[in-house]
Amino acid sequence: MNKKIALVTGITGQDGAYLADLLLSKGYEVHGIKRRSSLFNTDRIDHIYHDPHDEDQRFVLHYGDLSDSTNLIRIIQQVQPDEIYNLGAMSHVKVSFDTPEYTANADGIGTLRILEAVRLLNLTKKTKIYQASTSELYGLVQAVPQSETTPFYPRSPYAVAKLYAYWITVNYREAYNMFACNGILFNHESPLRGETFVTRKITRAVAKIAMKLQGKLFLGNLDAQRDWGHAKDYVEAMYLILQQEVAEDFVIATGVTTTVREFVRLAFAEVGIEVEFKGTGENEKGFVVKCNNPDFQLEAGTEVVSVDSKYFRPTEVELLIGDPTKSNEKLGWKPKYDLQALVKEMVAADLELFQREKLLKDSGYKIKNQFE
Ligand code: NDP
Ligand code: GDR
Repeated sequence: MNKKIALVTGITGQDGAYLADLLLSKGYEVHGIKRRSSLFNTDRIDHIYHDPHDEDQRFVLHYGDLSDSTNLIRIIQQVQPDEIYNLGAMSHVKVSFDTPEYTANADGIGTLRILEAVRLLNLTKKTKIYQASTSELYGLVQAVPQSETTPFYPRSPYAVAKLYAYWITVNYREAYNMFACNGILFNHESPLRGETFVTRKITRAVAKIAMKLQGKLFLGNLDAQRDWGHAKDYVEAMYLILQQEVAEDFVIATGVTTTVREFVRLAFAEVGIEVEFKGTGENEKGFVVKCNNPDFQLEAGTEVVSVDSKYFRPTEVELLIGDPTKSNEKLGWKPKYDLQALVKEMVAADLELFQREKLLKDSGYKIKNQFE
């Protein structure tokens, strides 16, 4: 049998990196679209990137952008993919309030450009399309747990753009009989998670605070509840969705929800630091109760978390908890990671990352701080 060819937009992102690993392990030829950047932006996929002069090219990168139709048409025509995974997006909910028009263009119309390119190139029978839809579509709580039939009520320019992408995918499936599916994925994290999403911001800060490279962690809404899974599990679901006989949409979630506050506690507990919260709203703070790890000497009473209202969103999504019954039953998908294992892996990775920084600091080098 000929090997399958996949094209992945957003290959340089968290999910793109895990998905590329998975598809290569299954024998696929993987093509990815990366954006031109003034700095190298391939950190997450450098381990699978080969020198383009090498013979065996099972992993190929193309320059491109979801805002550029002709570029997408040219790449799809050249690659002739069996499967397209559209993961590229301006994916930060808070930032979408600052860049609403760009977000609509990349996340909303970008999806249309992919679907249209496949249609115009007469690839509708050959090419299957996965659209990275999101639990942010549910927004203001209508019912919980959220399933494939729960009504949407998006609460950010990002979610509204993704709502367009969701429905245009459904419309092209129905209008042109295309194999186009939405994976409605709830939050998924990993050591590769972008540094400004809340889980990674927390695990990085925990490692740095424990090593005395940072004093305090500033956060926004600690009451928000999210259904957090591991990205490695979730890219398997993406793959499975495109291997079905019939094109359908699926919710991918763990079914367990946790507050941001509890995630903070769990992450500090991983390094042996007990934290308790006092106060409410903008005045809430987190303090060290006890440090059980002799490597990290933090005194009881040290303030390690503080709320900063600049991280509040104009409209918030308070509660997400997914119902993965359909994906459990039809895809046979079940996550291997629970929250505890996810937090453990993320904190361990960030401890290792900042060990090097600590060595440099202890040797007298100046460390550049990055706060978000
Ligand atoms: P990331 O933010 O880590 O990655 C986004 C990717 O999209 C990056 O490769 C980025 O490139 C690329 N990108 C951004 N804008 C454009 C553009 N205009 N044209 C082409 N590529 C672009 O996101 P994740 O990997 O976490 O998420 C993958 C997808 O899944 C996204 O669409 C996201 O909205 C969606 N999603 C994510 C969930 C999650 O919890 N992670 C849950 C549900 C949905 P660069 O590296 O250059 O910035
Ligand atoms: P989310 O993820 O908006 O759910 O979107 P994020 O981690 O940014 O926020 C989760 C919740 O934490 C609260 N929060 C903070 N968030 C950030 N980023 N920084 C903070 O300091 C902070 N303090 C509290 C937020 O208000 C929110 O309630 C992610 C993205 O990956 C989307 O692309 C994806 O579609 C959804 O998950 C599912």
